[in-house]
Amino acid sequence: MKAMTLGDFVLMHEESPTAATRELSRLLLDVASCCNEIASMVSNASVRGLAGAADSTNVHGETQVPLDLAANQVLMERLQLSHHLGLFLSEESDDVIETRHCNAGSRYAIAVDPLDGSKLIDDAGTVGTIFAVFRTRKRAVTPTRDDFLQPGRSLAAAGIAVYGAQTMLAYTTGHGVHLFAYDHFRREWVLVNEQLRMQEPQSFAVYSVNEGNSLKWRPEVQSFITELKSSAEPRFSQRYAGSLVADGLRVLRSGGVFLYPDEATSPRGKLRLVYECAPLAFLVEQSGGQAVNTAGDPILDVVPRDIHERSPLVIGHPSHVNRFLRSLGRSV
Ligand code: AHM
Ligand code: MG
Repeated sequence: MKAMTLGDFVLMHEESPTAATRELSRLLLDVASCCNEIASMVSNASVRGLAGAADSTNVHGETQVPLDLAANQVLMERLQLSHHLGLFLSEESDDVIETRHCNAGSRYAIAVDPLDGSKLIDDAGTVGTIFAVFRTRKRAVTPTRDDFLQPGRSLAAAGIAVYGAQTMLAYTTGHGVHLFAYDHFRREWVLVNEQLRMQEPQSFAVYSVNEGNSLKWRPEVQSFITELKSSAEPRFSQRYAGSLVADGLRVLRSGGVFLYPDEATSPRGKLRLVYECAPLAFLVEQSGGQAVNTAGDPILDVVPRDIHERSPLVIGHPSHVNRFLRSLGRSV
């Protein structure tokens, strides 16, 4: 039997044939098509002269690699043409960018991390793209950067594309998470899991954190990780890909827990709220998991104050995230 393609799936699952859902479907398909183009650039990075470092830094002061800029360019140029999209925000640009069709009728704004984990490219590590689709807040008003300062709970859609041993894409519009794999031969995304549900941890689970930073963690985080190491049921192993998309996809499929906590030298953590933490939190909650910050607040309830704001992040199966909340002294 022929596998269901992303195009057929998205169109079949529009809840009702209204203009808004049709526009969102078109936008999701536009993003997916950017992702397969980026996947091809990633797998041929050295061949195309896109490996190594670029001379530039981004708004966060981080050195960009040529593929950060190339992936950003693919998304920015392609999505410029999306009629339903008013604004584009990227980890790689200082400010929001108005699309060519930005006007008072624009329904959506998109925030992206074009190439998450890009420092891993030269070592052939797993990288990916993260996106969050916001509904513009006011009808009959041209969208502004304030449209991104909404809590993750109000997202219209979110997703990750993962460029690793397989090229995969997981997305949600708030009705569960759906997982696709890219068929490089047929050049289309095919359905792998409809309504992906996070696994309940049995005898074995994974915790995922950069332990090299452990001396900079606050005591509650240190004691949580120590507790996981001494747990007998489930027994924990540590895995850390170094890219949120790879560690995040494992959490969506297999549970366990991933943390990027605040540290003594970075009190707000490393990851960005609008285009990293919020979209991952939306996917995680929609697959049956939980997502909080290190104050114990649900990530999806946090209202961003700045488009590039950072946030600590803890995502995983509720049994582990609740264990983390108890280590903060929260009752769950
Ligand atoms: P990036 O978006 O600049 O690639 O940075 C985000 C990445 C995450 O994907 C990953 O979880 C984390 O940074 C790894 O950072 P570290 O090397 O500090 O562990
Ligand atoms: Mg990133």
